[in-house]
Amino acid sequence: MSTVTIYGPAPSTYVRSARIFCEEKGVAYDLNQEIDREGAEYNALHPFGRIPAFRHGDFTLHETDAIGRYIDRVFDGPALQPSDPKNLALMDKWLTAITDYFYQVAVREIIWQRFLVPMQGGQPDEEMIAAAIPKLDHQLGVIAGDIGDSYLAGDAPSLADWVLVPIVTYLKGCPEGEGAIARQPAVGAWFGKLAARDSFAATMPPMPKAAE
Ligand SMILES: N[C@@H](CCC(=O)N[C@@H](CS)C(=O)NCC(=O)O)C(=O)O
Repeated sequence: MSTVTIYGPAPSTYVRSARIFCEEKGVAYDLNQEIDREGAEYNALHPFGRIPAFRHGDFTLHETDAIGRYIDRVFDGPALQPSDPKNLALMDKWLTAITDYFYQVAVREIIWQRFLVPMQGGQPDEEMIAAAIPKLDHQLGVIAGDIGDSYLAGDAPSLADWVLVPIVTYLKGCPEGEGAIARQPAVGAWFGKLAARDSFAATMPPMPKAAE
């Protein structure tokens, strides 16, 4: 048994990001998917009931970017954060912007509608999806501008890229997301480079089929 455990189901984008942090850093970890988000045991790890939660020995933590920074500081291995202050600030900016703006549009308004709602027997809200597409186009355009021909925060992948990649994986699996990414070649090229890394394959969840 490893001293590091990540709690949460593998399909979750944030759980996947936490796993990628470990894979990229070379940290062995267990993935515990058997959690009851409303139970007392999980509540002790994550009082807000979200996923993922994290344990290292007797130290526990929640919030994906805090988990990433902790892993980067505590373990030997390749840096997950830039050393240059401006690039570090760009990484911080994107960690916040992805969670506050991009997740809302890409995950809640498109990915959940195309993947999760049908899995639960419902009908995707087509109006919500249609209204989300121009917002997604705008956000991916801003992201493409910062990526250029490298990464979100400098010339190496950082925590911000690893929080974005799992979301883009799902976007590529539904027609609206695939179309929006095709309109931003810099995002497609960035994704191709990250998807070629071992950490991507090692954490790839089973992809549900998108409903149309
Ligand atoms: N700020 C949290 C966000 C975690 C989060 O929202 N995770 C999603 C899964 S990807 C979740 O728990 N969703 C369940 C819900 O919204 O009730 C973090 O960075 O870890």
